[in-house]
Amino acid sequence: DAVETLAALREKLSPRGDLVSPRGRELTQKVFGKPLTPVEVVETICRDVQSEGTSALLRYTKSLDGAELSADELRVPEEELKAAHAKADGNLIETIRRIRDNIVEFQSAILHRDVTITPRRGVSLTQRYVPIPRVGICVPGGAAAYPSTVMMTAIPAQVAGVDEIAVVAPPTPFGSYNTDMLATCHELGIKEVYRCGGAQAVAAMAYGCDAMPAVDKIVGPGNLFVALAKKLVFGTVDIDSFAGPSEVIVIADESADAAFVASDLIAQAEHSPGSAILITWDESLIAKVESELAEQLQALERGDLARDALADFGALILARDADQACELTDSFAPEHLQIETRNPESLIEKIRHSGAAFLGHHTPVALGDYAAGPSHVLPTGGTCRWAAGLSANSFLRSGSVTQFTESALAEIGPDVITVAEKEGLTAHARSISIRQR
Ligand code: HSO
Ligand code: ZN
Repeated sequence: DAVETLAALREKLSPRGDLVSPRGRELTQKVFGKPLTPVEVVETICRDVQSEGTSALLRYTKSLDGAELSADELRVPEEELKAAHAKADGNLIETIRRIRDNIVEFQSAILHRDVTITPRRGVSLTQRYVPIPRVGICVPGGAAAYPSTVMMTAIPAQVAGVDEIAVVAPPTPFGSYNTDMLATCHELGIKEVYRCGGAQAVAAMAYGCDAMPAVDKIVGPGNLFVALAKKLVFGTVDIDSFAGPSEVIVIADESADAAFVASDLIAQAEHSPGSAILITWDESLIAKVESELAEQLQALERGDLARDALADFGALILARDADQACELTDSFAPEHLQIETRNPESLIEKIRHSGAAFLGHHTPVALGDYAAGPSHVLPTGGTCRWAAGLSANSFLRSGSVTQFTESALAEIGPDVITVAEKEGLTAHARSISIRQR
């Protein structure tokens, strides 16, 4: 039934770092001399990069990504960024500028502002927000190029006031050799782009090496190895989240257009792996969406990839009613939620857990992926129960600022002394009493 189907999908979508796949066995045997699990691979890479620095980074870039680079070739030269920008489609550059305006407008509006209260005369308490100084952004480069990910990570960081942004992308045609991605970096004023990816790039950013100064926070999507490496270096640096395959739940009723719904499911599956789930209480919609899926997949460029992803990670679920659809959605806690019903506003009220929600018949997820304003870097795998999507606020750190006058201290001082003496910390108590004459 529906509950079991969703639970099984949730399980299947959870990244497993403890299993050796047949392909992993072969590759790790070749590179490491023995079969390793993804966790062991990442531990080995991070340890080597931490102790050996640039030479280990270059070694793994060669053995895992097949690119033989020298230390000087790791960073993309500024002339190359400029040239990529000069060569880029003029329409792409204008589009990036318009999208940047959208992202800046939204991210600036939601940016935390310092809060000060004066609970008593002579007392000032502030929560202030300061930008994180230096941030590293992972841009994927395996199955597709992602200029959009550069925008959806770097622009929020810039809005927050981050001083330095470094981008890493694997040395592939879809990664740091992709001229659209490089042109996007240049358009956004990003000067530091490195040709490396995977766990080795994450380790280099976390620990720093001659070729790459350490960062304070690492954000952005990536494959399992990137995700595991980010988890491992957390504590040395901050990270945004642990990201797995992309997911969408579409809730639809009889007012939905089956062709629209199918296009949304396929768009998510196109990420391959991507999970796409329809939940409806209108039985006839399921049949209509099924035939639309078949028709649309046939006509698509990446139709085969999407078809496989739908077979592996897709589901068309018949719920009893709208309430059950909301309950099922909440328990799955999807990265993306699309509500294509007559009254999406009333349904979203009943759903607490979704990374990002898109309401109505004219708000596909792709709109948020590329242009709306909120970042497309979102919590997957059910982690939106406790994690937020990336935003300008992810690049701020909060701290408190406290100030008391002499008479305000005199008022609260005895309370401090009482607790300090109970803890046996008499020096603490004395630092109060010494001020009270
Ligand atoms: N849906 C992806 C983001 C993306 N889509 C980038 C297209 N390009 C994860 O939220
Ligand atoms: Zn997408």
